[in-house]
Amino acid sequence: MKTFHNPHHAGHAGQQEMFRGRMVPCHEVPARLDFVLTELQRRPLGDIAPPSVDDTALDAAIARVHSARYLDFLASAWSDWVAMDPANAQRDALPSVWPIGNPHAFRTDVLPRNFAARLGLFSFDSGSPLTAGTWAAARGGAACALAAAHAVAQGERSAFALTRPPGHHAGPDFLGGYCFLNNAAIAAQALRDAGHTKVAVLDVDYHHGNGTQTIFYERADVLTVSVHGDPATEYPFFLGHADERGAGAGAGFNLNLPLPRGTGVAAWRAALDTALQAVSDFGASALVVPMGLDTFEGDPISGFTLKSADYAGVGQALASLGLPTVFTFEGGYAVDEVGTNAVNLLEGFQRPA
Ligand code: Q9C
Ligand code: ZN
Repeated sequence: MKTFHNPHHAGHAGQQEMFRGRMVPCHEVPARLDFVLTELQRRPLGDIAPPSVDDTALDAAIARVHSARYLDFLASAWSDWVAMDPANAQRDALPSVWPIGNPHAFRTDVLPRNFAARLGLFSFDSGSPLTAGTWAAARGGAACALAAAHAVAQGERSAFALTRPPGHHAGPDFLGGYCFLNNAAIAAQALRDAGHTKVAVLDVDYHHGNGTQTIFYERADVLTVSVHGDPATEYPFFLGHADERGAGAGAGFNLNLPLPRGTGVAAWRAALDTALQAVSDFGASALVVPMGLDTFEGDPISGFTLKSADYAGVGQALASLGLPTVFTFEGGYAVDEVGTNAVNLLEGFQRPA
């Protein structure tokens, strides 16, 4: 398995996120990736390299899943933020005002000239700080996803986009859930564009992959499946219910498998089996796995109870599909264990028992 790691990731380093009325230290920290990289060097699964992709090809791949208006916003967000007030150079940008989703309440078609308003227009939470290095880090991550997709399209059995910030909560024109560019969606679309006619995305992060679902919701060529904490009680709250099955041409091509907080490995693995069956029935020729390790029992912001040793079995189960597979690194906030858990899963995939 080839790993493409993002050399720009540490430039994205938020200070604090808003949580229930107060500011708390960010959970999504640079050390997360460093622990995975260190463990991959200790238990090698294949080459580890930064991605080398052409700038123009990268911009085109990103633009396949995100709107031009959103990408323009992101590219100049930091300089616009600092232009509001030079003192902002020392502060993360976080939104504080949003157009709520009633079409007769607020307009989303008129781009505000005020940066704070634009930030709210393109965000769905106040837990995703935008910092000086966010755009370079997110773009570097998209390059990892694209390189991983290309490697798999050219015949590699699997490839790993080891990057942060994560991506699966980012939609066509919004950021949130610590995510800015949807790396899994970029990989899935790149696989489509490389000739795979049916691509499946199987999201195993604790949180529903709302951004990916939204991006492909009306499409029949990309099946999106997500196993996650029930949005009735778990983030992202406003999407991820079982009755969301896709729309238009995409009707029947989205599957959500929400599970209650407290779910352990047996029930989680049963849901994974359902997800695997759906991918198999769909007849995909390539797979993308947004790999969150926040299903771990020690995760500070999540509620499932998988143990480190369980992840090898998860990898083996994913390998049973026999599909060329791209993994993207998503959540997982038990920092000391995230490297072990990630490599357990990837090793289980690569070396089935
Ligand atoms: N302050 C991913 O795992 N915040 N995103 C929860 C904690 C949002 C998680 C409250 C969690 C987002 C990629
Ligand atoms: Zn998550």
